[in-house]
Amino acid sequence: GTLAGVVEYRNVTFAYPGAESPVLSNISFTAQPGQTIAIIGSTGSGKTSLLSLLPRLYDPAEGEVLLDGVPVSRMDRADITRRVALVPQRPYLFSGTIEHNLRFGKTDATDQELWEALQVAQGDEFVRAKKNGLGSRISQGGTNVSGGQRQRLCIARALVSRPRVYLFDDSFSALDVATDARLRAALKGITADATVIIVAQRISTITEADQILVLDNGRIVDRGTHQELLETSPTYQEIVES
Ligand code: DUT
Ligand code: MG
Repeated sequence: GTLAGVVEYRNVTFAYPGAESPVLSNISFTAQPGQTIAIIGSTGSGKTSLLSLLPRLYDPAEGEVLLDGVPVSRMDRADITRRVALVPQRPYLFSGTIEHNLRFGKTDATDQELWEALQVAQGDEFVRAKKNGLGSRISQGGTNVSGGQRQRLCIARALVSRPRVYLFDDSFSALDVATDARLRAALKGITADATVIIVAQRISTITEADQILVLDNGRIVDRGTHQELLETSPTYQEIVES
């Protein structure tokens, strides 16, 4: 049968509450299970806003966001959360243990699943090095772990929840190039039949994406593979050269 996790944005226009002008205009794209879709664009171009509409942090003014053909506006929030994992640009940890943080979306995950997720997220070593391992305490907001460690724990948390759709908002740019490459290679296996949407800063993170959407001022100005965009998109060329 068909794998669940088809994401479709259909003519989506969105303005923040109280704002006069939209931050996203007429956004349309489809992401299929097994695919990686990358979103690139300058700061303020609307990448985070675009992702936020799928888990319904906000609802669009016009158009529709669909998950497996059903508008998310008609779905139960819990149902969306079960199927879509968002790793936010500013990853957040809860006060509690590392284990609590990892099990957040899936309380029945086994320890082995937690370690596997940590391994993929390149976070197993630092957790293993802690005296209490998975039982180590995270302070409120996760201030006792580094930014990179926090990011890896949040990636691991998303992996533990085994969603159909992964949204990574700039989740790899704080990692050094080698760790980024290792993480994405490991990620491929675990997300093979899921739908992956990645917001990225670094071109090397997204060269293998099935499709790259180039966002400029809330609009998709170009789309294609890395190679296609190199040949056709001045905006993409600018990003590559910057
Ligand atoms: N914006 C708001 N309210 C918010 C968040 C963002 O008005 O709560 C505005 C700021 C910006 C536009 O929306 O003009 C797009 O912001 P977004 O965060 O989506 O941009 P980005 O592409 O994710 O930028 P960055 O690369 O800095 O993360
Ligand atoms: Mg952003």
